Amino acid sequence: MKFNERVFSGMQPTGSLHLGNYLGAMLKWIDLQKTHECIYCVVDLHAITVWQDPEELRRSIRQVTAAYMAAGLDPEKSILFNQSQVSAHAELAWIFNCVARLGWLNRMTQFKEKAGKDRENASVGLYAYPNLMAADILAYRATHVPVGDDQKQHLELARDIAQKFNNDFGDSIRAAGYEDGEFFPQPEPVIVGPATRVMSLRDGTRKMSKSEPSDLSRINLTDDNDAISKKIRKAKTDPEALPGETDGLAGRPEADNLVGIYAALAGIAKSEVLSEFGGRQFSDFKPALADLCVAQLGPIADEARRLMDDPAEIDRVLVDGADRARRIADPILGEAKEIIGFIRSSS
Ligand code: AQP
Repeated sequence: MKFNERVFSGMQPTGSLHLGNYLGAMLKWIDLQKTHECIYCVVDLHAITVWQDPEELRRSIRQVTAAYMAAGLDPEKSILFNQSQVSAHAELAWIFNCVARLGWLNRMTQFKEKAGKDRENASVGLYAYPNLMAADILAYRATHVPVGDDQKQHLELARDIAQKFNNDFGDSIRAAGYEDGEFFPQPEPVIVGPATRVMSLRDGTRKMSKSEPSDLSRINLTDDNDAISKKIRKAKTDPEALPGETDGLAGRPEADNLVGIYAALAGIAKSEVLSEFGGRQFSDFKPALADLCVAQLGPIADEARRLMDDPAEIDRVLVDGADRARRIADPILGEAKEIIGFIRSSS
């Protein structure tokens, strides 16, 4: 089957979004709205793979939606919704739990990182997380998935699941009228953008993350100007001056990260940043980086705060988005069920 190009991606409401989410994924999402049909989800089912306080979760779902819109996602143009409102995600995920192999999931590095040493105590949901992610994408037969570098392995798994489903049910798929036996597409990861892996401000070897306990490790899209400036001032660095060439950033993860953030926000190459700041100390560079962050993120934070003053309007956007999402996903899920051999209800 020739699949129409369609974009799907999501973020977890596990706290407020940060600069890594913004530079690694969201800028590309905004860009793709100009050329593609886009579906952007707040993946609340993924969020509960680790404990979430119910009131905090509700707030985070609205906050992430507000950040989506404040950053430039247009709910008229794209479909914006929260995952739990569209039951096709969970239903298809169960089917994929039965398609994916244990050996595949055992190789997922994110599970190993997140479960840590207390693996026996991790939720089953955290382990099966990549199957739900495959369902998120394939419920819409999405062909393009803009994500940060850390999601590459999960995307490969989604491709394996699509292929195995197509192989396992090939006869049934052909009988349903898909002559080439392709019911699900092979979704393409779109890992491009100014900074596909933004690192923690406290440790240049770890990725910037919502779940990192220290708030100083990340710049949140909700931070005010003072908080942004303070976090950059306190960002870990080494004692050397900035190098004049990008080669000089090797073995200096914190310096590399800050230069990368500057380059991404300014829309220039790291080499251009170094031709301006090479030979200068971090005490010179950090205020310039803080000014740039404040100029770019300040208006997003202000707009997100304004949107959060009207939670009913945010909920309305999510309900409307979920209706539109269901209209795409439900028929695809229905066909998948028939292909598997389930008897469908007539409604
Ligand atoms: N540090 C990062 N650099 C570049 N891209 C990043 N992304 C996340 N962190 C970085 C990208 O943002 C999108 C949404 O991520 P997510 O919220 O679904 O979950 P995550 O990848 O696990 O992000 P976090 O911040 O680390 O959340 P927690 O701590 O809750 O797990 C994805 O496209 C991701 O690649």
